[in-house]
Amino acid sequence: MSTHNNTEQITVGELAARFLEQCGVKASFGVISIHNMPILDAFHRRQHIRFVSARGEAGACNMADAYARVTGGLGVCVTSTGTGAGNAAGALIEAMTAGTPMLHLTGQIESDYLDRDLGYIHEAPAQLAMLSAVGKAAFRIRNPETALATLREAARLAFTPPCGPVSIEIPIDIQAKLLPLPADLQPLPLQPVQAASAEVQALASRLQHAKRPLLWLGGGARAAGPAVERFVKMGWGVVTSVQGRGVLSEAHPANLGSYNLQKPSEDLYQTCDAMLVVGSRLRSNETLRYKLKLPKQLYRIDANALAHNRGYNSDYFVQGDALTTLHALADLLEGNMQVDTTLIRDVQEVHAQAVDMVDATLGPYAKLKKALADQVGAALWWVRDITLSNSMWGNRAPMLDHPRAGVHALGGGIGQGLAMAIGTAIADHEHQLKRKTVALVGDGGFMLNVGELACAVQEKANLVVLLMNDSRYGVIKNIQDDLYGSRHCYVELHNPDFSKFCSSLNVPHYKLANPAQSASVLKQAFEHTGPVVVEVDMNAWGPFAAKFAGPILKKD
Ligand SMILES: Cc1ncc(C[n+]2csc(CCOP(=O)(O)OP(=O)(O)O)c2C)c(N)n1
Repeated sequence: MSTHNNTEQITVGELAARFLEQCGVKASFGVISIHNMPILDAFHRRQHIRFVSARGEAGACNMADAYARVTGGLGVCVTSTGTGAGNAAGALIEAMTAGTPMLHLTGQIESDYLDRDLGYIHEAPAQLAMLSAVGKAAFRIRNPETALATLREAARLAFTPPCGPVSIEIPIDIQAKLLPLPADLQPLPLQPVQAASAEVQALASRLQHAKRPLLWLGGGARAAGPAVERFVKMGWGVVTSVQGRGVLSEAHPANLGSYNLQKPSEDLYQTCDAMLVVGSRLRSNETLRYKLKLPKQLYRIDANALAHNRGYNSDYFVQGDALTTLHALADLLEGNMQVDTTLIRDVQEVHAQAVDMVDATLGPYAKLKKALADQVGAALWWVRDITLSNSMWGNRAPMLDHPRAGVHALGGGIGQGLAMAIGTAIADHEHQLKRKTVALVGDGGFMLNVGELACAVQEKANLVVLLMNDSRYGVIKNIQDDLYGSRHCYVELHNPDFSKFCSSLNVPHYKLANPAQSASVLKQAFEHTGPVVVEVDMNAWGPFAAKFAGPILKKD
């Protein structure tokens, strides 16, 4: 390891802090503990990375995940050993599902006593095995000499598609050990996966005669916006997964948005002679559990070679980074395609039909959806927990204009929305992104991790929580109606008086007692800075016009 000429010594904890600074990290999230204090003490002394004290490691990890999603940078979460690291496991699974580049730093007991089954206080046997199972990889730093190499490799892996969270376990004695300050703390360079030019040519020759081609964009295409625009100029239509929303502005006439499940969309696909899927897993929830009929010719570009023939067979597959591969493909296709000019008109028509179909299911809640869109325009971070409202409209509306504007619990776990909104608001503040954070949550999910509202207050996180309070696990009750002969059990919830609860935390609280108040209450709520809760009293508003009872499936 090369070092400065001077003999400055730093701890491994400080090395981690300095390395993260070089990665461009401006905020990190966690809970302080004996087993991570050398790292957090270094954050504190250096004052380069803001540390947000979450109330629990699950929330901290959700916050770091959201921070990474909206900035495109590295999310960092710091936990204690054992229970602390275990508390982060569910949120790590979410980050893994969403492909979020994250580092999770955690502790371990003193190296001398480790892995000996001594009953040593705080020992977490098989912690590494647990962390490698819930994330992309897990490493242990065993001595100061290998610490930088491990940090670098962990960050490289986190950013290598398929991206994901990487844990690093550092025994407490190693965190405190000294080493000479390395001269170079830069992360390893990242190279986008370069597609083979012969493969791009082969794909171009298959596509150039297409008359009605569609792009299907997933989260892996988030950085591909400039190349996507070239396809749109050639006349292509675009549809996205929920994770791919906003790669092309959803207000663009060529964009069907994430209305990929509605019947008119499926009918449209049948009139298209090619679909190019880019950076998408075509997940079950996006494809009626892989039964959605896509155009006959299905082509795929993905940085992950394993995406070939996954979920759907691909007529041709190119392994490559979304942005560079689409640019290379556009170089070959521009001027060589004659796309049917009626395609975009058809996309617009289908979009309008799909929006109407969704609105028709909402009953009174269509007013809330509209008031929100009117209030925020496009400058929004749209963070959503698992709740009826998100499944019915939040996954598709309001229109997003930015590929990172949508943050949602992709893996289906409730209780993560509030913490994700806090991570989003902190990211917005630290990176001066100047958007308003809005979180859509249900009362069940909100209560699961409600302690983080105190964190939001303390950190002055600028966000509006739309709390859809039906005093129950609404979607589960609907499933019991559908599949269990309306035998309702374990779904009714005793909640706090949210008005009193918020006031005890100094959080402004608005109760939306009826739909007519939506616009005026949202307007007032948006005028605050810091956390605000808008509670929608769903029992006063009445039911949706349709019953959502779990992921939509195809019956054939
Ligand atoms: C971590 C986790 N635990 C349990 C579930 C099962 N589950 C799915 S939706 C849901 C109810 C959510 O209730 P709420 O947040 O009030 O939203 P609502 O369905 O009423 O709109 C539950 C318990 C889950 N998805 N994730």
